[in-house]
Amino acid sequence: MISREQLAQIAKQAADDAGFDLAGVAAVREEDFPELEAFTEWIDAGHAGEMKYLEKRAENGELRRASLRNAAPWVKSVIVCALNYNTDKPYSTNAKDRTRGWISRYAWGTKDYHDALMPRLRQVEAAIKSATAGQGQEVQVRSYVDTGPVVERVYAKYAGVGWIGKNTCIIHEKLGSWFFLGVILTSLELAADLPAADRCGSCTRCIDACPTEAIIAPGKLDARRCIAYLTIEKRGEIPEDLRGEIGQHVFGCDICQDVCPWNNKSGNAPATSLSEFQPQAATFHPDLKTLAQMDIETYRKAFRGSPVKRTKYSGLRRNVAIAMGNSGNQEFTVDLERLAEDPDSTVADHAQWALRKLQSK
Ligand code: B12
Ligand code: SF4
Ligand code: SF4
Repeated sequence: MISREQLAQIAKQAADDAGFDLAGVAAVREEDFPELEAFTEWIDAGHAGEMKYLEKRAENGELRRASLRNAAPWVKSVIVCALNYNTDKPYSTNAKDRTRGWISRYAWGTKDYHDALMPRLRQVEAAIKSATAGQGQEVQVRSYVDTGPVVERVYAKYAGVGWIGKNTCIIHEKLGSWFFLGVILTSLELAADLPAADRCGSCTRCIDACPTEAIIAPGKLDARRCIAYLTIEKRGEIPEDLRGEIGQHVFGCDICQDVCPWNNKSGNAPATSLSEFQPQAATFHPDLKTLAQMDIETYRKAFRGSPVKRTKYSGLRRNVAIAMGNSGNQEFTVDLERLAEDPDSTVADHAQWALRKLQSK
């Protein structure tokens, strides 16, 4: 019979072979991790905004994500894997060209991160299955990238992958926070790692730098104020009082990670050599005029396979209109006048707001 320690070793070796930068194991205990209680409070406070999928309930009335006992009671261990997506390009906090917008670092590559991580997780799954084959045990294994009923960062903490920073991101002392997480839920018991120690200390740079004051307390983010939520997840109208603070962001936001010392100290936040995460002309600090003038076919081609498609053609042009309004650059007037006549009323309304903003300068 294979031991818990051997199984953990096999899983971690397989994660390494599959190209993951970090991997660890969290045990699923009788009593849930205290951070999961905070998840229920977060939902009850309305911080999830319109992300209704986070609010799904189990038959017992509790939130599915609040406990694996609700969502997948057979799970004994969670293997958490991390894949670095950082490249050596500058941070948004150093990007000063007002004719350009900002797309979040995680979305620069040619491949959606779900597609980049899932085949690698399958490789780890296969290694676990082959190691336990023929032992008369029925083994259940299920992998997720984002899409499962799991609060991934909580398991990442307890798997020792990194601590949960005040900006809510998982941070590793050598890798920083520019990585994706993938989780493998299994019915097997693997030897668990120790949780990562919190190294934020007295620092508050992320909280101070957030333009919309979305980090309402250390480790607590009101998604309704977060630029990543507003520009990616929110459909339709963006609240007027937040538009000015969105600045040049047209998809996602990196500020609370750009300012984090763990992503800046020399030697930290190394760049990946993976081709799928290398920046593309359409995604790295893109030209706002080019984005504003894209017809639907050009948009589809430019962002094929990219996470940017999540905001849809309408959302991207809405965001571009806001960024143009915030730029103070009168050269955008002609493009905005055209967008203000757009048949898509969301795009038209935001372009009208942007024109008023430019005129008031
Ligand atoms: C919904 C979601 C979002 C929402 C909400 C984010 C949020 N902070 O909650 C929005 C759209 C805003 C978002 C933004 C981003 N996201 Co997102 N997102 C998710 C998703 C799908 C669910 C997260 C969730 O359940 N949030 C609810 C809150 C309550 O959970 P949480 O932040 O994980 O917080 C818990 C801990 O912080 C804990 N906690 C820890 N310490 C403390 C201390 C105190 C005092 C308290 C009260 C609580 C607390 O309590 C919380 C509740 O349990 C996950 C994937 C997943 N299935 O988990 C990806 C995920 C978290 N996102 C990810 C990424 C990359 C991003 C962005 C960087 C993308 C971008 N650049 O635009 C930003 C980062 C913004 C930020 N500062 O978080 C990665 C994070 C990787 C990492 N290194 O941490 C994930 C894991 C996706 C993945 N598989 O890689 N995201
Ligand atoms: S991603 Fe941007 S808006 Fe969201 S919490 Fe971080 S700094 Fe604030
Ligand atoms: S900026 Fe400072 S407080 Fe925020 S996550 Fe990084 S180390 Fe923690």
